[in-house]
Amino acid sequence: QWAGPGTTHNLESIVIGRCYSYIRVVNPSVGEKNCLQIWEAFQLAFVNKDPCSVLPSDYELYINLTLHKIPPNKSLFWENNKLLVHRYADKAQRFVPLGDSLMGWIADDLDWCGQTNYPGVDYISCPTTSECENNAKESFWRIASVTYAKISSGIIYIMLNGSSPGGAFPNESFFADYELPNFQSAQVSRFEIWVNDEIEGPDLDSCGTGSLKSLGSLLDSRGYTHSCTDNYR
Ligand code: NMN
Repeated sequence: QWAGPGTTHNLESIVIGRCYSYIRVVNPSVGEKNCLQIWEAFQLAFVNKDPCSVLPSDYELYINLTLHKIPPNKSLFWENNKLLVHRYADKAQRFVPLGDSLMGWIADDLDWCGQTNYPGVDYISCPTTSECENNAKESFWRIASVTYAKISSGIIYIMLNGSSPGGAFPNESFFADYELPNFQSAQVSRFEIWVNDEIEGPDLDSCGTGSLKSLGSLLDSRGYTHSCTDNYR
């Protein structure tokens, strides 16, 4: 029915297992969390519901239960280079991008959506954002991105892709729409932007030109100090 992939099988086991794995093995510094309650809060947002009627606020309890501090200078934002960012971040050891925080770790690369008929979850297909904006996944990543930006402090790192055909800083993106407007200026010291081209890829965008110029002006207009490095090693 829908264009997107259906709910990942064994979703409940994956969510609960990832939660325990995170708090016990990957990053015990976040302290004790109730993983069963976290699953309950997650499913509460979308199970047995119309797949196009899930709002970011439906995940508020989930966000509150998974929340932990992101150490200053450890936040890493990105666009179009997920693999590189997460390899570099090294499971929260070097940096803590959203996908390496508990709220993002649990849901990363999963698909999920509800339906009003039995069994309350659609394993066949899920709506994409072009089909309906208020879908379970989109709303989840919106509130997760907003929250992550709000709790980030110190030097904020942004890793962008200089080989991206749409520009390193696409103007419609999770970063531009949900993260950039939500930084708390009182707790942010400055921005450090890295523009990395793909290995053997084209150099389409770089510091100070094209879309990076727009990002610079946006940060200026909000009174932030920023620096940019091309192909930082
Ligand atoms: O998925 P895109 O639009 O490239 O978004 C990346 C940005 O938005 C990152 O700065 C990240 O903090 C956030 N985000 C992360 C995930 C994820 O880790 N799976 C998903 C959606 C948004």
